[in-house]
Amino acid sequence: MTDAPPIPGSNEAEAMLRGLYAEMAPQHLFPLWEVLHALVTPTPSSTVRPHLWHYDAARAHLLRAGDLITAEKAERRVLILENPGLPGSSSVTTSLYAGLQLILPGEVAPCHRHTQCALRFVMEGDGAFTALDGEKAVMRPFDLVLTPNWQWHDHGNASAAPMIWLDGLDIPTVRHFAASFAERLPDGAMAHPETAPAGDTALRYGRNLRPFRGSGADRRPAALPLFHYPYAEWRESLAALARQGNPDPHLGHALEFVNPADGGSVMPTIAAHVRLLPAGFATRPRRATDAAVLVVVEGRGTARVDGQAFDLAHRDLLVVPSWAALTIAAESDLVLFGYSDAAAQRRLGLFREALG
Ligand code: GTQ
Repeated sequence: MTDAPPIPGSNEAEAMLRGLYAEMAPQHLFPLWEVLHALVTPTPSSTVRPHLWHYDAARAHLLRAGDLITAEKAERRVLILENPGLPGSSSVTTSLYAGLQLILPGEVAPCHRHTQCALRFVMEGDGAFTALDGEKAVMRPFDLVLTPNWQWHDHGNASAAPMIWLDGLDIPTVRHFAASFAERLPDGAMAHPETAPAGDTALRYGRNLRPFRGSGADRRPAALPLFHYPYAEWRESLAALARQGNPDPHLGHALEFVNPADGGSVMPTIAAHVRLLPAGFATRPRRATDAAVLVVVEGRGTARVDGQAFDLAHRDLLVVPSWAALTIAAESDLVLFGYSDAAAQRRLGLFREALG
């Protein structure tokens, strides 16, 4: 005769459950009911923390690295902005990476390509270049330059001053999917052969025109032709927007960078925007599921992230976690650049925001 099972919830049943777990674990079997509430949370939950990097402090360390390792040796001489809540991950949020890259005068960062998408946002310096599939984008302060998935890119600095930019990549997303591929140009070649003069893509694809599809002049990938969004252009548009009408109560005057081929975000995984908060303006609280990296392009102000205050000064970098309540108050006209994984989240049906 077998014993009757114990009454569920009784001490005896609980003890037998522990015994069951102990026997299952070596077979890699675990009870969902012990972890369900941590897995399927009612609202977003991550260990990502808000954090501010002062540009001048980061810059000083980066320049010291510049004395000690060449861009060629490093392949990319970059200081990673690692989220304090994600130690050892090289991630700034659960899905995104951020780093500050230095190219000294005369240096070249060798040509490679990878399945990770990257954006560059120029922090300092004038006249270095990123070459994409052999076409140079000459980079000026606060320009946005893209290197989409699997396009060849090398960086070089023929100017007389150091060049520093912010690298924003989807490294953690690609790692999540275990879909990373990368390669260097064959035979140790450093730079891709020139395929077009600088600015060629902007003229062919950036004016609501494109070469007749399929014609010999149609060079760039149809899905993502543009890769250079100059500061001079986005700043002029932002200024015009700010002269007209009131700022959005949650965002200020805000413009998104778009891919003209489909009207969507600049890359499949990364969305980017700029905004201007007029002096004295303060946003109302906003939460969104896309953790974001913000860069102060101009002005001063204060950001509050779930009540924690961060002073914002020129070129400082702030990471805002998913679903944190964010308000920003502008002391002087405050111009911000930001990027996030909103592009991927919208595609996956995950993006949400809550406006207070
Ligand atoms: O410039 O291609 O910060 O491949 C990290 C990985 C920059 C780059 C980074 C990269 C790059």
